[in-house]
Amino acid sequence: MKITNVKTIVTCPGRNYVVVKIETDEGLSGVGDATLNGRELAVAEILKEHIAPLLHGKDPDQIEDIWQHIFRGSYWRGGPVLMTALAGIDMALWDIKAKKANLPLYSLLGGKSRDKVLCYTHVSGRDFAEVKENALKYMEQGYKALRFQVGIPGCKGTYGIENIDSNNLPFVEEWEPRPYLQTIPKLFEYLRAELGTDLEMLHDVHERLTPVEAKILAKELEPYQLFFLEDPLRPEHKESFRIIRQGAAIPIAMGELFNTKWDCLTLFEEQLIDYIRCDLSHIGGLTEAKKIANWAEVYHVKTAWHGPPDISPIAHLANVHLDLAVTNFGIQEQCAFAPEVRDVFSAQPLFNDGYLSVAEVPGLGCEVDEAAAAKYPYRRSYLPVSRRKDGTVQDW
Ligand code: CS2
Ligand code: MG
Repeated sequence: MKITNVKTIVTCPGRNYVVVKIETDEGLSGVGDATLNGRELAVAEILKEHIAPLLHGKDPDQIEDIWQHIFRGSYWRGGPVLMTALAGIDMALWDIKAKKANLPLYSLLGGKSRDKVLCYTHVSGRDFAEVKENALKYMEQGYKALRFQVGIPGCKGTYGIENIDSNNLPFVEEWEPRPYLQTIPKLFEYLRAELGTDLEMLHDVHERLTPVEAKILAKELEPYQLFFLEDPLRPEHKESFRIIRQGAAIPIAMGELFNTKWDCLTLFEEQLIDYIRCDLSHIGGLTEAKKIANWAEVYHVKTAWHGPPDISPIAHLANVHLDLAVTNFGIQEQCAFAPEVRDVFSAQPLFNDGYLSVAEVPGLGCEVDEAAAAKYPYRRSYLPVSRRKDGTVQDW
């Protein structure tokens, strides 16, 4: 089998997505997700201008070789743009391989270790009562795990509360550590009292704290037995996680901002985290994520792949196929898509009573309607930025 064409489809059914479609001389095609929220066209151009020409005539079966050729052959390796482009190619090649074998993708990853995967979604609110009200709606749908965020007094537009989507310039959120550190422990004290102890509760710090601030927060959250505390620190200095580990017995999750398995090295070898949360669309796809999952097992680390609203159903399906297969599965993040997404993407993970699964069909199980995709043209949009009250730029 030979690759005959590599298409890059940019579409905006509710929000921007970038899809890679690889076609072959035997009529089989595969799709992958190459969406990088806020920098979509950078990835699309790299795919069209630099990567696609390398693939024509290649055997799509040789996934590892193609992966290494794209990763190392560019010399300037890594980073979110190149790795998101590579992820799209990788997922599409796995899709083709599974279709050729006439098997669901999870079967090629080792087969099912479980029949369904525990998932969680995002709950937020301007105040505690609104968070509780929104949580009850999801609990009625069957969710056993929920991620909680809340408005921070005196701070405008807190993360996860106001999803400001600006076509012009990034929305500027205001954030201060002191009210945040005072509010979050009280939120979980309230939620445990109101929602009980069975519900798995998670919180995303979103890389905002210094190590000692994160240590303080982790310690104060211990009594509320979170499933995990996510992204306490910015990703650049992995050794800083030692400070949190020394100070609190609370599961820590990190990884959505990572771009290669080397980002995991210190965190795994020093057992500084408990859940690895790489984003399959930014880590280089299934090939890299499977290597990370298998390596993580050695250090008692479980998977919790990133599953935000800003990667397409293709990536969410890839998450669940890998979740079904690996032995050290932890939990899967899941988010709802805009209704118009179904015009373009034929499938998404199947939700039932707090768990996800996939249809028993060959491949990833998702086709992309190119004509429908064309009806939703790209619309520039930005992620918010965050500033302290004195104007200092802060991690959002
Ligand atoms: C968040 C993401 O879901 C999460 O864990 O960190 O929603 C993140 O804010 C977005 O992916 C950014 O595009
Ligand atoms: Mg996150």
